[in-house]
Amino acid sequence: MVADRAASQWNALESYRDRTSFDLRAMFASDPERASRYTFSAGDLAVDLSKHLIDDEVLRRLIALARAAGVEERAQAMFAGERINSTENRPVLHVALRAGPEDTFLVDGTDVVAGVHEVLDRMAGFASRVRAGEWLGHTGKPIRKIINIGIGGSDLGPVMAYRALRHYRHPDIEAEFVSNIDPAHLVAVLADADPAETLFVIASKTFTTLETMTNARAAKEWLLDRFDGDKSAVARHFVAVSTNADAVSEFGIDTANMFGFWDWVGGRYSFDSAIGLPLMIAIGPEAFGEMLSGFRAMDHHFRDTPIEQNVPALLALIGVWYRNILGYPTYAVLPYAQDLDRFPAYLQQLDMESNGKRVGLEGIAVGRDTGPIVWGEAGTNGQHAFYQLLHQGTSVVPGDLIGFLEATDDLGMQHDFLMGNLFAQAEALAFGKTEEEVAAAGIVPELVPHRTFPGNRPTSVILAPRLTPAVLGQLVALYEHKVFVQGAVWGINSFDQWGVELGKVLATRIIGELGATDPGELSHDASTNALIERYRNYRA
Ligand code: G6Q
Repeated sequence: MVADRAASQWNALESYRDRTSFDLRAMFASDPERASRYTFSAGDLAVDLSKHLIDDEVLRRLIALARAAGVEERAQAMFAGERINSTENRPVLHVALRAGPEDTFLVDGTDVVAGVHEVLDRMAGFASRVRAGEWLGHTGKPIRKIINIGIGGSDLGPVMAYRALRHYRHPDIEAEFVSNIDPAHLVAVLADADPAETLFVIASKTFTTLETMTNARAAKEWLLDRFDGDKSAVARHFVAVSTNADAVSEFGIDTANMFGFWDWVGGRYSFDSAIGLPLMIAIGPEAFGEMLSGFRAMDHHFRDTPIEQNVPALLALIGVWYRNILGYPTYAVLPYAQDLDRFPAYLQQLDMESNGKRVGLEGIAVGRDTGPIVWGEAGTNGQHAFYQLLHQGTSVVPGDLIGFLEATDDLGMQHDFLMGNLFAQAEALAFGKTEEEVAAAGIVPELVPHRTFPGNRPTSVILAPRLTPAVLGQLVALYEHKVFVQGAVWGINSFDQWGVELGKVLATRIIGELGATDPGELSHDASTNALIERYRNYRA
């Protein structure tokens, strides 16, 4: 078992923690080089790790842990196309989705790169026709609205990236993303849609997901209602992204208008596959290609850089230090960019669905904490909401502050105000304000404790020149590989998601009971029975 293999490295970290204090003020005072020594670069990203509760010895011991846990071998196995998703018996090859033409990625001895590029080329051809107004709807009008219907991995990536790359979007084509099975979601989006100018992208790897298929059927009915039931309209207004050609065809979508991907791409790792079709239509094949090159740059950094300088690995190991050794249960993602407002939600899935596991690869309880609770919000909004707790609460919440040197929108000094806030927050969290400093500022004694900041609240500061497609690709790949490294250290399978299954099965059963005319006796627990009955009685 991996955890056992690394037992002495875990012990070494714990014993070092027990005999060392990590005081950021003191560590900065004693080491003038600390900021530069702990700032690393990967692609266009400069990552300042100096405000973390680490020193050289912590890093040395964490890196030893990673090596003992077999992180490097597992990364090699991923790049080699081995079936490292052992519970589903699949390779994990999202890195092949952004392969260059010169790259080779083998699945069972067959290079998959040509297939990846073939789908990308088909997507580009289709996206270009839509963008040029050449793909016409049923009445001969060009498409002006894309409605992506998908959920989880078939939604969060595209919507996050569509919002992030606002500046790169086609001026006359907008995209909407419908995910929730709550009818409010689809109805609200359709309220503003002109069927003659709308293209639905049904994005579902399995093409069986309840939410997506229910919304897709409702969207099809909506369209047919408006075209007098003429089924030939479906071919002009529906395309699919899926691995399930039979189900796509059964739904009524011509498989000529289906864009495929592969079972070696996990949902939450898929937005650079055909799942990115709405994004490619919005930003164009060229910008999409730049995004892929950003992913690729980070893949190469991750694959080729020793752990000592490997930014995703270092971020991951610092996260392990907090989760397992210092006992901090959550991790915040705080982008100082409004266009990254869905980035925390995207990372929540990437991280928590990947590493929210309690059993290791051998099926035995891991015996220590695994994935942290990931959360966050765009700065500066968060500052006026939950940062109070970050500064003065009883829990230490480590996090990443992400910012850009150049504004995407020029409004005088406003970008300086934004970035000034980012730098100030990282500084205040790290160094706080002592009682002496507060008193010296003339604060009345009874208020001094209330206005004191303990500091020592660690953050990374991740800076990039500008929020471009390439930088977005680098950021996403950074976190993909961070999650990978943590999963490898904990010895878990980061690529399955059995935890979402039980709820799906139970929901299907209860949905039947809610609508049944003769429901018979309910046989859940007393609470669930009562809730179902309350709902049924009200609806009756
Ligand atoms: C992601 C998960 C999950 C999945 C959705 C949608 O890794 O597998 O979020 O993406 O359940 O699945 P489909 O694409 O099959 O509809």
